[in-house]
Amino acid sequence: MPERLTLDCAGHRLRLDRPLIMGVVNVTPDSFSDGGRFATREGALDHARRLVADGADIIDVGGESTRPGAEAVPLDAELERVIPLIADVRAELDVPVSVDTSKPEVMRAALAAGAGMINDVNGLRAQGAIELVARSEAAVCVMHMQGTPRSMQQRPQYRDVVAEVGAFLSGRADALLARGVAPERIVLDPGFGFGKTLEHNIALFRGLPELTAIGYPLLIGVSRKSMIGALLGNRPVTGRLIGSVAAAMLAVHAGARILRVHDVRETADALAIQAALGERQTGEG
Ligand code: HH2
Repeated sequence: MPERLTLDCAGHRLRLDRPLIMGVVNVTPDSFSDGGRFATREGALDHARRLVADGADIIDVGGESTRPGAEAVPLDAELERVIPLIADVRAELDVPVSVDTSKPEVMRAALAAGAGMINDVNGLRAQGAIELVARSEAAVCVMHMQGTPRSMQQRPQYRDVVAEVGAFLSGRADALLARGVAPERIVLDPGFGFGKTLEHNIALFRGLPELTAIGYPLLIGVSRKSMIGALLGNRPVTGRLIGSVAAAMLAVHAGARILRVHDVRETADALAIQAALGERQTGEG
C-alpha cells in the first residue's frame, strides 16, 4: 500500500513527510509518568502552551490514567477534566487536539469541543465508538491492548505478538474503512506496555517495519514507559529521558510517523539532528 502523505484531523491537515510529535498532557492525579503535575485547568493549559512552543504538532489530552492497575474514572470526572481543556487549547493554540479516551460519551463531547483526533487505547471496542468516529471528521488512533488496564499486565500471552497485533490493527482499520472513514484519518498503534511483557515489547519493536507495511501511519508511545526502565536496569521514571528519546529515534528509523512523548523539546532536538545529518528520504534529491 502506498505511504500516506497527510493526516486529516477535522479541518487540520498534517503533513506526514517528517515525523510528527504528539505532546502528552495528562489531566490526571495518578498517571505513572507525570501524575498530578498538570491536574488544574490553568496548569494543564500552560503545559500545552509549553509543549507547542517546544515543537509539538498535536496535543494529546487524557483524563484517565491507563497505567497497569489504574482505577477506572467515572464519566463525569473524566468529562470535567478534559472538555474545558480541549476547548481552551483549541481557542488558543493552532494545533489539533487529540483526546485519549475509550468512552464514547467523552469522545462525543471532545469532538463538540473541537478535538481533531480520537486516541483510543481500547481500539474503539466500546459499543458505538466506531460509529461515532465514523460520523465525525476527526482522525483516529486505534491502539492494540490485550485485556484492560486493570488486568493487562497479569499474564499477557501471544503465540506471535507481531502477527497478532498486526491482525488486530488491520482488522480495525478495515472496520473503519467499511464505515466510510477515509484512510487519511486512520493511525495505528501497537500499544507498547499494554498487555505485553518486556519480551513482547522488544519483539513488537523489532517488528515495526512489518506493522508499517499495513499501510497506515504508525504512532508509537514508549516515552518514560517501564520497558525503557527495564532495559536500563530498572531505572525509575525520572531517569528514562535519554532512553525514551533513543527508542523514539529507532522507531522513526523503523517507519513510525508519530511519536507520543512527554519530553517534546528533547525529542524535537533529536529529530532535528536526524533530519540534518541522517539519510535523505527517497525523492528528496
Ligand atoms: N500510552 C499511554 C496512554 N495513552 N495512547 C496511545 N495511542 N499510545 C500509547 O502508547 C499510550 C496512549 C500511557 O502513558 P501516559 O499517558 O504517560 O500514562 P497514563 O496512562 O498513566 O496517564
